Amino acid sequence: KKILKKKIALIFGITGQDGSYLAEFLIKKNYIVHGVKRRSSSPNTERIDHIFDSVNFQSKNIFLHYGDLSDVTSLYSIIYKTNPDEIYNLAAQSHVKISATIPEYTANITGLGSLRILEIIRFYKKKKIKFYQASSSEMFGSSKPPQSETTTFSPCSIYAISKIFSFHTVKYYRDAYKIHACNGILFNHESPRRGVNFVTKKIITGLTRIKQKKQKILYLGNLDATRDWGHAREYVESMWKILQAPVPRDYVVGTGKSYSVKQFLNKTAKQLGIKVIYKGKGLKQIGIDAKTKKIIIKVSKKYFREKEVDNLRANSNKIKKYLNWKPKTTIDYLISDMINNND
Ligand code: NAP
Ligand code: G4F
Repeated sequence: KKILKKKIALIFGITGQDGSYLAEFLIKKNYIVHGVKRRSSSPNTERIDHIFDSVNFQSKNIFLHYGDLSDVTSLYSIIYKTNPDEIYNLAAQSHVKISATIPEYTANITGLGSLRILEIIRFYKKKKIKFYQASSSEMFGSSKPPQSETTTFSPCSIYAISKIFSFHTVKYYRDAYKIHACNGILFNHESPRRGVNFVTKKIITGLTRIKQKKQKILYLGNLDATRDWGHAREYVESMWKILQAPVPRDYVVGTGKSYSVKQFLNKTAKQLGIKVIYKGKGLKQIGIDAKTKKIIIKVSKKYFREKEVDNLRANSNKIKKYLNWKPKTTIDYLISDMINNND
C-alpha cells in the first residue's frame, strides 16, 4: 500500500495576519506546518494560539522556531532542520507609514530578507524547494488603476521600494537559477486579525469604542485615498494556488473594486447604527454624530503619508483565468466580520 507523505511548509511571518490564516489553511490541506517567530518580550503568538499548544510548545501538525529575517544563521538552520517542500515568505516590516521612520530596518527585512532565503534555497541539496514571496500592490504606487502584472511600478515609500527589490530578486532567482519562485502581488486584505494600526482595523475599533462610550474621538489621516480591500482568509488560498501551478509565475490578487477611506468609514458607521455628518475640508474636516451632535472624527496631519498612494484597484484577470481563483467576500461582509469578531 502506497503511503502518502505529508508536504512540509515553512512560513516566515506565521504570527502575522496572513501567516495565521495560511497556517490554518495548510493544516486543513494536510500539511506539516513549521513557522518562524521572533523573540519578543511579550506574547506574539495570539493569532495562532488556537492552533498551537503554547504550553507544550507544539501540536501535531504545527511547529514554531525562533528566527529573524535579519539573522541568516537562524534562517539557514531552520531551513535545514525543517526540510520544507514550500517556503512562504510573509515576514516584513509591513507598515507603509512606519517605513519612513525606520527606512534602513525596512529595507533590511522587507527587501533583503527574501534574498537571504533564496540564497539558502539555491545551495540546498536535499530537494527543490518552492518559494512564495508576499509582494504588494503598494509597488504600483502612483501608477493609475486598474493595476495588473504589466503595470509600471512607481513606488511612493521605502516599504514599496523594498518590496520591489524582493519582487525582482524572486524573478532573477527564477530565471537565473531555475528556482520555482513566485510573487503574489496582493492588494490590501483585512480581517478581524488585522494589525491595530492599519486604517480598517483602526476605524472598526475606534467607532465601536465610540459607540460603547469608551472613546470620544477617532483621529485619522487622508480620507480620500482609495484601496481595493479583500478578506485575508480567502487571499491565503491564492498564495497556495500560485505555488501549485506547474510553471512559476507572478500574479496580481485583488477584488477589482475600490472604496475611499471615507466610504469605508461610512459603511462601518452605518453597520454600527451611527450617522456621521461631515463639516469642513482637508485638515479642518470633522465628523459629527448626527444623534449626539458630538464631534467623533477629526483629521490629523500625523497620519498623512509623506507621499500618498491615491488609488489602488486590481485587475486580477490573470489569476482568474490561469488558476481559477477569485474572491467571494463583499466589503460589507468584510466590515461585519471585523465588527463582530473585533477582540
Ligand atoms: P503583518 O500582520 O504585519 O505580519 C508580518 C509578519 O512578519 C509578523 O509575523 C511579524 O512578526 C513578521 N516579521 C516582522 N519582522 C520580522 C523579522 N525581522 N523577522 C522575522 N519575522 C518578522 O502583515 P500581514 O498583513 O500578515 O502581511 C503579510 C505579508 O504580506 C507582509 O510581507 C506584507 O508586507 C505583505 N502584504 C500585505 C498586504 C495586506 O494588505 N495585508 C498586502 C500586500 C502585501 P511579529 O508578529 O513578531 O511582528
Ligand atoms: O491601512 P493602511 O495603513 O494600508 P496601506 O498603506 O495601503 O498598506 C497596506 O496595504 C499594502 C498593499 O497595498 C500592503 F503592502 C501593506 O503591507 C499594508 O498591509 O492605509 C490605507 C490608506 C492609506 O491611503 C492611508 O493614508 O488609509 C489612509 N489612512 C488614513 N488615515 C490611514 C489613516 N492609514 C493608517 N494606517 N492610519 C490612519 O489613521
